[in-house]
Amino acid sequence: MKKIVGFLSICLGMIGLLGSSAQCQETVLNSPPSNEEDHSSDQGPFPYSVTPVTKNRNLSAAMRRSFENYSGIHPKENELYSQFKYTRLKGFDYHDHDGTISRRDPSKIIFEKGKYYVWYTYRNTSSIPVGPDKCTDTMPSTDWDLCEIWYATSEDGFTWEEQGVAIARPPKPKVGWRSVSTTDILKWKGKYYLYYQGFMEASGKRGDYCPVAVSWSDSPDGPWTATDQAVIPNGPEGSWDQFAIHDPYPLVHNGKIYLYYKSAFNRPGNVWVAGGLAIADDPLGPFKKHALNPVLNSGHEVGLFPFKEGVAAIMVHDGNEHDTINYAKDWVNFEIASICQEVPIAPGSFVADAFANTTDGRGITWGLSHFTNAGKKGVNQHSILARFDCDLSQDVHDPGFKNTRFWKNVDDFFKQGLSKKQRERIAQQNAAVKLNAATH
Ligand code: AAL
Repeated sequence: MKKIVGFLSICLGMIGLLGSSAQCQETVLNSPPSNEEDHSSDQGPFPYSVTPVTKNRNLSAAMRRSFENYSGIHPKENELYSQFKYTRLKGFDYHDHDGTISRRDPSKIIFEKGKYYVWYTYRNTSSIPVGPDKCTDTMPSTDWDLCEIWYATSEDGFTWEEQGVAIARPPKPKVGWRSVSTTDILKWKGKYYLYYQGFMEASGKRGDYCPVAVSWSDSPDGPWTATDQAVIPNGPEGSWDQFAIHDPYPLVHNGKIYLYYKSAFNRPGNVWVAGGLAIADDPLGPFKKHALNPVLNSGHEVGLFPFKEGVAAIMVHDGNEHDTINYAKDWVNFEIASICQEVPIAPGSFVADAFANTTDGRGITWGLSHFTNAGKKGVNQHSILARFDCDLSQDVHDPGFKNTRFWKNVDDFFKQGLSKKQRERIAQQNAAVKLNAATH
């Protein structure tokens, strides 16, 4: 009996394989026919010495993209391509990385009173994250549960002096009583505003549900006055951002506050992240969400910066366009400007002209990001802040950041090997190949 079942499952596997290749075959048949009239011979071969005029030729789709999608036909010429180099920071204690102290999701960096300032999610709990089912009032569900917003200053961006709490968790039932996390900074008409996620339940209970709140101060050192309102409220029932408003990221454009944010919406069997835009004349709102939202189709904690007349976005982790730099001349309609690798997670860049209302954004060369140490089963995790450097700037031309090869330790590749289930599927495929060979 077992043999018959085994034989049948292999045959089913074979049909599956043949089916998928047939589907693949269909896809190929449906692809647009190549130009019947092949004019390439009339225009002579693609030249060895490429000039801007070359793009006027009859080009293949791939070469057309090289001229039209990217600001140079090689990453070395693409101002919005960069590698990222990481440096460990000094000045932050992590209890020997036992998971009880975590720092993550840094804000943009500003330069005030002769030093750099950064704000971030700070967790210091009696235990490591234990998940939404086991969490308590003192045991966090996730790395960003039971958190405060802390800040630090630095003279050089490498050694930091932790200054302590900026935004504490307010008492129930105020916005953020469970956790305040994932903050970003806005300087507007001489005042400072911190936007952050205000959790009123442990993250993970129903999903990562929270609105965005804001506090303001006359000084980057506080004290901060909470407005105790959801300044970027969740969307209406059934809308893409009905549950989560994450990663608030304010910039100034057209004399207004352009606040980009992330939400996660569901498609059968999957959760998608995407980015929205909300615009206001005043830091305390009202913020009007853009009619074209979501305006970003990928990314997780997206880091944005003014660049020339538009805005660039470092697309982190998720979605079809993960690990790219997106660019929108109109600050709304984003295209892919470059394909990068190992982009900084939750990038908080030093964006010197973030609030300058500029039409000639100079770009960025460094910032802070985070790395998460996923412990056993990925739950007992904590995160550390790190510095990244890059050349996404009109004012720096550093070929050292324009290579496309990121060297990793060979073991890093073998460590992320095949799962048990994948090996089983491979064994089935091998059997099906043998069966096919034996019967044809
Ligand atoms: C982060 C951000 C938000 C999420 C969680 C903490 O990277 O996307 O802040 O809620 O993860």
